[in-house]
Amino acid sequence: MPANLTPQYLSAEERFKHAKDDRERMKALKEMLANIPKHKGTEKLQADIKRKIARLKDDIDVKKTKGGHRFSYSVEKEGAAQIVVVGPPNVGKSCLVSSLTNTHLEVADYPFTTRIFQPAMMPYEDIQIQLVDLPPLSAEYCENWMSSIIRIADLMMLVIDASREDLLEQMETTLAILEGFKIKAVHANARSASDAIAWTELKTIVIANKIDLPEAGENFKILEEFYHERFDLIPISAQIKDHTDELSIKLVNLLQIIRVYSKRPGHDADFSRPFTFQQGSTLMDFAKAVHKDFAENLKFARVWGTGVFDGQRINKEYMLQDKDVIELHL
Ligand SMILES: Nc1nc2c(ncn2[C@@H]2O[C@H](COP(=O)(O)OP(=O)(O)OP(=O)(O)O)[C@@H](O)[C@H]2O)c(=O)[nH]1
Ligand SMILES: [Mg+2]
Repeated sequence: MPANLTPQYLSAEERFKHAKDDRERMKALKEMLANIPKHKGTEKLQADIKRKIARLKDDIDVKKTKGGHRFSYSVEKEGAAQIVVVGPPNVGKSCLVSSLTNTHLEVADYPFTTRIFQPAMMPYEDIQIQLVDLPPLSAEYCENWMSSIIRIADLMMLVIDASREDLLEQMETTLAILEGFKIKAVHANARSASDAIAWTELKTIVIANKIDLPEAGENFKILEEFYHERFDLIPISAQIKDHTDELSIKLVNLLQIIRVYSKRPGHDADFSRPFTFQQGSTLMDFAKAVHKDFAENLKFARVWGTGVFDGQRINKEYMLQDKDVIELHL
């Protein structure tokens, strides 16, 4: 959390937390956005507020169209990050999630096999990433509740079937449906989100699946020609698990997850369960994650890691590094 938030911002945040209804929540969020100091240190927080505004707007719209009846799904986030898996029908989304998570999901050779979201955990070293398999996005039939799940993910895998000749059309249709949800798929290496409140920019990689089938290699070249600048394009076969290990590594790298291990003074570090953070998080984020007493009463901390002396004292603004061991002192 950046230290220089204004009193106006903090008061709006308090009102947001205690808001009784959507209207109050929206008003408070807009005030938070108007009063947040605009600089690099608050980019993450600004993007987070914009996402909340967009999501709340969606909820309000849905309630209006349903005559006040709430119709919205959400997947409880678990693990170090959440990746949504989207794409046209029958391209192998569920097969991919099964392969990456070693879970059994329903896979079948006809469209609309998947009817509801299905979360599953992908293990990677000592962390887990949550993948969310979804029903297909198609021009004929598309489930609106999916937009609220997709927009809050940390990353999107847009899966297409490379064995089919229409793979450019698969891309266009999927991107158009997402745009209808006010979600813009952007390159996974893109910097932070844009300023548009109503839009969510979601980091995306494109998975060209079924690369084991004839024609898929040639089709992939066409995809590259049209989309190589806009997205990372990954050819794989979910079914025969070709290149799926490389894909897991790629996903974890793109998510820029930082692991931190806690250490109590006078004890060894606890390597059994890392705390995980996004890049750019600070010592205060770690203190808050351990316990609110640490966040409120932290005197100092020591770190063991790379680029520091063993046990070096660090201040609250210290940027967490992957595999840091940190000892908090009250
Ligand atoms: N040859 C080949 N077939 C695959 C591959 N991945 C999936 N399939 C097959 O493609 C069909 C559809 O797979 P699913 O995983 O059900 O596809 P889906 O995208 O989840 O489909 P919906 O849930 O209907 O949207 C199944 O018959 C799979 O066996 C692959 O890499 N290679
Ligand atoms: Mg499926």
